[in-house]
Amino acid sequence: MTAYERSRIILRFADLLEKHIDEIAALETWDNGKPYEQAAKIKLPIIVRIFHYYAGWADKLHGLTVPADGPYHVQTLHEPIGVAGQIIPWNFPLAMFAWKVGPALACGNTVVLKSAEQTPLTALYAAKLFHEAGLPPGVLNIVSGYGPTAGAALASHMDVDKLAFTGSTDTGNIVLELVARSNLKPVTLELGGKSPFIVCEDADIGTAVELAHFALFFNQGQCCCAGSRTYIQERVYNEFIEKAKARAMKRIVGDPFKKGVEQGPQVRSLSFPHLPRPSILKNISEAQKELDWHEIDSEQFEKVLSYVRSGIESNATLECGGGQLGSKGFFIQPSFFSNVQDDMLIAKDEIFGPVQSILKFKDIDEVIKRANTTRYGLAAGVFTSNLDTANTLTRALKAGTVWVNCFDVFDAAIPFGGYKMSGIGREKGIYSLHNYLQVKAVVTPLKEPAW
Ligand code: TXE
Repeated sequence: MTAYERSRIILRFADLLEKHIDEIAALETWDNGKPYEQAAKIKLPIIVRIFHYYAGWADKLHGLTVPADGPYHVQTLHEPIGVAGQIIPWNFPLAMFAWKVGPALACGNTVVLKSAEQTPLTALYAAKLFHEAGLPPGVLNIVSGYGPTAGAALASHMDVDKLAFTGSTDTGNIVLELVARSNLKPVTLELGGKSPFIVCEDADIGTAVELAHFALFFNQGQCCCAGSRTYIQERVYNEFIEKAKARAMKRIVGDPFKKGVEQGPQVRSLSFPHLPRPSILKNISEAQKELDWHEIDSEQFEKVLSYVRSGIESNATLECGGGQLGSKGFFIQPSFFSNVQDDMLIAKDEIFGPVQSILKFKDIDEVIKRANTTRYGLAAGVFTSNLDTANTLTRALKAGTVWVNCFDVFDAAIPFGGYKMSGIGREKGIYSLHNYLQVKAVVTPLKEPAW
């Protein structure tokens, strides 16, 4: 197929996504528990934009002519790698689908994507829309399956030519080992994080409080780049604690289909049968009755609560929250710890839940050192009104993204990925295209020297 045809199919798919935003957002909420309003109004439009972005790239993937030291005509051909294996997690099911499938198809690859076992629905629905958009059978294949079976098979398959994985750092280690023992396919990994959110004394505290709250609690705290170590400079520490605690206590937790709800349950909710559903969900709700999915949900729920217990045991101050909200479903109270020290588990491990940890610092050199003392390096936030401080911090922090006076700004064109054990390679933007292309150098002799 020509690059132009590929581009048109991806554009048609993006239009279909846009047309079905309501159903897809409902599926995403039903599958994963995220607030419907956030899925429909924030996430889905960004996902549509990602497909527009990569559709635009499909027919602009040029090779180079290369000036070699001899009588040769040298060119590079940018070719698709072949079969791209992709393994995605449950926290942003359709966004992860978009980050991976968009560039892979734009570059002319075929795809076998394994969705997370907790959240299989939107990838299947999106594949159906791709089919409607004219993508030939066999180009995009979705496998709903478990990690150690379906995921591992993909990582170690000799006919899979590239692997893209998003998930935990521990599973990233396993996947890399499987690849090393099979066909050495190129791998990109987007793994966990423990991102510092640094508020200097000269920052606009009101903005910093609101964004620190958003940076941690967004998506039930289940973001790889969550600002989960909130470092506050001494002079503004008390003021920050007071305001940030008040903000956490105001957070609206509940039925994710309800208007105004900011936080749903961890991973997936129990169903909410009293609420109206788009027609597409009716049959699925019936199917759900036959499945026992609650065990999977409780895993993540228990993990978060065990970190809260660990924070209390290590003498951090629990300012609010700390337990289950209500007695039904896996809802967790927005939880907020002050007096957190770097060596506590809650400051070191990825909690992946609504638990904010506040740490105090004195000066910039100290906070740089402490912020970098982690095996992760996915993202960081810097809040200051001083340009020199901002420049010093952005250069010193070992993180794939540094947001200055903002956080979680995602855009199709902005690359995303980690330093250290937060991953290998970058997704989104122009950088993602390199993950899905082979570069072939073609060398032919020239009869007459060109110079
Ligand atoms: O992740 P896994 P889990 C972190 C977060 C969370 C923890 C556990 O801290 O609490 O990981 O979550 C597939 N071979 N993140 O257990 O196992 C699996 O089926 C091949 C951060 O859900 O990494 C799923 O599709 N694949 C992260 C995907 O890997 C395997 C997002 C992710 O699951 C496999 C998710 C195997 N042996 C969790 N085992 C982020 N970066 O945002 C599992 N999988």
